[in-house]
Amino acid sequence: MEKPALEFIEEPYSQNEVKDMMAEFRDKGYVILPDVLKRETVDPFREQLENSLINRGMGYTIPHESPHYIHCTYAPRGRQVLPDALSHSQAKPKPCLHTTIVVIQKDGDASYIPEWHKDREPDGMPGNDYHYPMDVFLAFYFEDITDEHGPTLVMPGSHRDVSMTPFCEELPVDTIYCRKQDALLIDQRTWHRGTPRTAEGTRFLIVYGIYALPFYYGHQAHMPVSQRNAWIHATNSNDRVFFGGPFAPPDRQAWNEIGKELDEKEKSDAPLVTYARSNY
Ligand SMILES: O=C(O)CCC(=O)C(=O)O
Ligand SMILES: [Fe+2]
Repeated sequence: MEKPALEFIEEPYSQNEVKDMMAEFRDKGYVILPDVLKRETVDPFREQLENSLINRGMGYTIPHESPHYIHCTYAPRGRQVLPDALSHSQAKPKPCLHTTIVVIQKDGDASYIPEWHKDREPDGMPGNDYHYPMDVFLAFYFEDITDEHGPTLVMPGSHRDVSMTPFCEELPVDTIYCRKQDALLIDQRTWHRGTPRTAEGTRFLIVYGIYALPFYYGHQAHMPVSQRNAWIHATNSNDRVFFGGPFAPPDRQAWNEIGKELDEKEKSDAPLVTYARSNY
């Protein structure tokens, strides 16, 4: 499979930049992260996306087995801000990708562009106090967005005030003008919508849902062998999730790949990324 052409800005944001961006994020329910991608590599990547478009009968997407599908999640600046966006705690959570949404408008067909919605309900917020989101969306557009490119619209502040809705016409609405190298970080409790693209060409939006895996004062999550067995032998999906987390357990292809990786790394002494099992 073709290697993704997209490259990232490696230099982290300064502490002050992160502080300011997070203050804006908490205040408005979204923030634009500038210069996450190397601008000159975005067009070639976009062309790769264009060439990999498929329609499985439910609108266009790109194949989920393609590395392009999750490539942007490797961008260091995107990763850098996530722990602060998800938690005030000194013991920062580990961000964990739980969903990917590919929104595509091709050939002028805007039927998949969402109307006003919240992706999450208020998550235990009785008033307009600030509560950290249980997950956030990190989104990429791969173009300089103008009014003709189908910008996302956001109602700032609506993530912490349930009385704010897009049906109150006097309330402010922000238009998200990301540049092609930027990313949008949005609190999913914020009201937002897509708009149809009127310019020629395809509207791409790839959105990553990321939640906070809490950091319980240990450097790893422990799965003793008894828990592993409970996970493997679970007879219902509640137990599968309880013992093993939210994802489907590895399928046969994954076992084969992991087996191959273990064999090769044992031979070559390469670092093996795995979790130790608890001994206590
Ligand atoms: O199309 C957009 O601009 C927004 C997409 C969105 O909100 C979603 O996929 O949940
Ligand atoms: Fe959404």
